[in-house]
Amino acid sequence: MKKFYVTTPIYYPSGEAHLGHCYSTVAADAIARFNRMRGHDVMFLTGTDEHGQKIETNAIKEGMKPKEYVDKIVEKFLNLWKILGISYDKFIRTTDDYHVRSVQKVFKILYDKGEIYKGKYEGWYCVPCESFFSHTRLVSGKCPDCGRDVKFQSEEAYFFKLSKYSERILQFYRNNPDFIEPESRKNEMIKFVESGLEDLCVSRTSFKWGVPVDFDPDHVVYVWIDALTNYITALGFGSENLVSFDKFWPADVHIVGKEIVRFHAIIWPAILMALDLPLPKKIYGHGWLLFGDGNKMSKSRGNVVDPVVLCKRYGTDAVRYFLLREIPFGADGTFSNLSLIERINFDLANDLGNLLSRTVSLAIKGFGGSDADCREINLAGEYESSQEDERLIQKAISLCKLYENDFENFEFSSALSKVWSLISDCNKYLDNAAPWKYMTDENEKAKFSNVLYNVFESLRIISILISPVMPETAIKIQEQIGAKSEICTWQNASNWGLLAFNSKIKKMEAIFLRIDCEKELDDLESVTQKNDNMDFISIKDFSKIDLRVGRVVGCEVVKNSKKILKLTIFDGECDREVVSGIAQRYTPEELIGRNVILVANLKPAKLCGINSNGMILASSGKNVNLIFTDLSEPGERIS
Ligand code: ME8
Repeated sequence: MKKFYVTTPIYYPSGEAHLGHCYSTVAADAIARFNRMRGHDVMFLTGTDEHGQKIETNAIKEGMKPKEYVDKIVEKFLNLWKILGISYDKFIRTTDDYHVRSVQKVFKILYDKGEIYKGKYEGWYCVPCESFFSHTRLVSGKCPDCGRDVKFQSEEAYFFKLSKYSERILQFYRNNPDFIEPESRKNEMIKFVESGLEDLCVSRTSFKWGVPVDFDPDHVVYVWIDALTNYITALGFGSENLVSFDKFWPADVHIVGKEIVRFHAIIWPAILMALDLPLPKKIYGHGWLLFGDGNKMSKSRGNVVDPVVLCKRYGTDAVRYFLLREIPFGADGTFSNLSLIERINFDLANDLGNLLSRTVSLAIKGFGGSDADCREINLAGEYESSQEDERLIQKAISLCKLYENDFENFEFSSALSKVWSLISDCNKYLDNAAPWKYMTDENEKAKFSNVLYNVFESLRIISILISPVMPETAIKIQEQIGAKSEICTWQNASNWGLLAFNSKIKKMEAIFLRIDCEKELDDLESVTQKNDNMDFISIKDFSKIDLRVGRVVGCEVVKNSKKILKLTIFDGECDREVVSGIAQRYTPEELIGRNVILVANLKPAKLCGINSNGMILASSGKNVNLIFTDLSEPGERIS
């Protein structure tokens, strides 16, 4: 049996996992499922990279010990992977004892071989990026990557002799042209290595939260040796039991984001060369999910879309599908709520969901009774295939090979679009054949059965092909069309005619529901965008806002508008008109006589043809709730 070893990066548990982390992990999961389905012996590794100064600092801020701090966040990662159906075989934490011991061993081996030596590290250090920079690399005295303050540090440190590997690495690239993908990243790496490599600092004395160098305990192993070696320590390297290591190493592919390709394609091969170990077969550097304004979605910029919220609202498979379909894997792409909802509505609810539900309904109606929700149908019948039938069948059985080819090249979006092309053909086929016109005609039973059978068989094949990406949906389709698991194997994805004629067809709830886009977008804005990078304002800024108690003395619904109320508000000195979009929440009668908070110095604006002089405050969650201050007097300042 062929083995297949796939990994994700190990993530920093320095904040909550976000959709960017899900992107790599869902891709690796789909690759693992795809290979398992093809009968390979798969090892799928993911985990967390728990050491380093940033985590130490974050823990201190929270008043916790680093281990306590990471334990709390790792639990959230694990929960997210459960929600997303991530089928990892092993989850490694760099704080795991076995990993710590193995890292120490690796460090010692490299030291004993003369690959690591002691020197002095000086430079400008950026804590959030955990990186040193020479003076010339700073931008206006700040970190060139994140723009934050840096501090000068000088410390004794161990260095790995990376510089001596330049030529060997370039030679390896030449001998293994597929080692780095996509091609553009390979070219970047070649340029980088050609420009000359410097020895790499691999220990620190300035913080304690790391794997101690056992023969020099003032030092902790610096992040990249600790982190990169996870791919082999997880298999037992550095411990007694090397069974998994012998079986699975070298990795078939390390899936990583493009910003860490350099570590995986240069430092990691050099470490492995120094250890005399084989190199991984491939480093795939995927693109970034960008968020609205073109920024990378990452913890430090605060642009975070909460994946748990998305999965709860739309279901795991919709999110998984979106991540792999929307953006070609190697490229950057923008996440937007709108594009997610459109994918759900068009691809999932309309194209796939509707194909399934209308075919199942037709079968049940055609074979007896409109209200039955589980029925044995009989699709047997003598019927000569038409050209349209043949075209559909040929497309369905040839899809598997094309899909496999795309998937092997990590072209998930292309693989899925081919499946959706078959789905679209099935819908057209059904429209043209119009079986509802003759479903009750006994003389046309064979024709009717034939049309339905062809769509059901296509759906069986579709369900197999989508299963690495949408495992739950695949099962739901198979249940509804009565396809037993033995005919839903990879091998059977290119075989036609396996569905039993007397299948048990089951009407179940729709696999995907259409979403009211406008309403959903309004709701989503408020729940998915967390901004943990608050922009603070000074008390002086705040005091510029004239907040006062105002009493509602008049109120009416604006003509031709369902949402808008026109309020007359006494602000302690005079009456003023204010327009507010709260008509669906409050009636005028509920408001007259109540005290609200008024932003009295807001620039007047014309809304719905009415001059609005101010704004009233409300909380805007699921419901809009005005803030009432009935115990105060009109005109009182709020501060
Ligand atoms: O770099 N779009 O951990 P990390 C796509 N611990 N993918 C994204 C993304 C985005 N906007 N944001 C993050 C580390 N990712 C190291 C790795 S490996 C030995 C050590 C994904 O928590 C992407 O895979 O910063 C990226 O490489 C990884 O998360 C970075 O995770």
